[in-house]
Amino acid sequence: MVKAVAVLSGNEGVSGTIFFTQEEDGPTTVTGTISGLKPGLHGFHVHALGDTTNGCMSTGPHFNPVGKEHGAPEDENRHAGDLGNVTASEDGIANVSIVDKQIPLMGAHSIVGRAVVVHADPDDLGRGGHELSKSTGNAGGRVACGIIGLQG
Ligand SMILES: [Cu+2]
Ligand SMILES: [Zn+2]
Repeated sequence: MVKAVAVLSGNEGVSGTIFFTQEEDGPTTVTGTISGLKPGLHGFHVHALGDTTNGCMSTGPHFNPVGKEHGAPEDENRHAGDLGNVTASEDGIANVSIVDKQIPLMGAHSIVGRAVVVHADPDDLGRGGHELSKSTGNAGGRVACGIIGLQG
């Protein structure tokens, strides 16, 4: 089994830890907790770059190794990094539990060394009709992020 972790932080009091595991060629399981969020939906993505030299802004666009449009996790036409939304409860905590086939921890399209980003607003999953829907889901600012690193 391959394991990875991302420790999320931001400058609006949002923080969290996200764990990734993958067996052989199977899907990747994503679990963890994020706190300090506004209640409701927040876009949750893997972005292309593990670069936080300018905070979450320098993590680049959504990880998109095969040149698709932004979409929902269950869509055929989606960025590999499109993990949809996480939902924060009234206490501002979101519990993450995702199983996805497009975010491997090994091989050519590995997400290790890239970044997890949590957004201020809901991801419209490409369906919002906004000029940003097909690129970012119009999910607003980047409130926290963390670099995905291998874990022992
Ligand atoms: Cu994002
Ligand atoms: Zn996307």
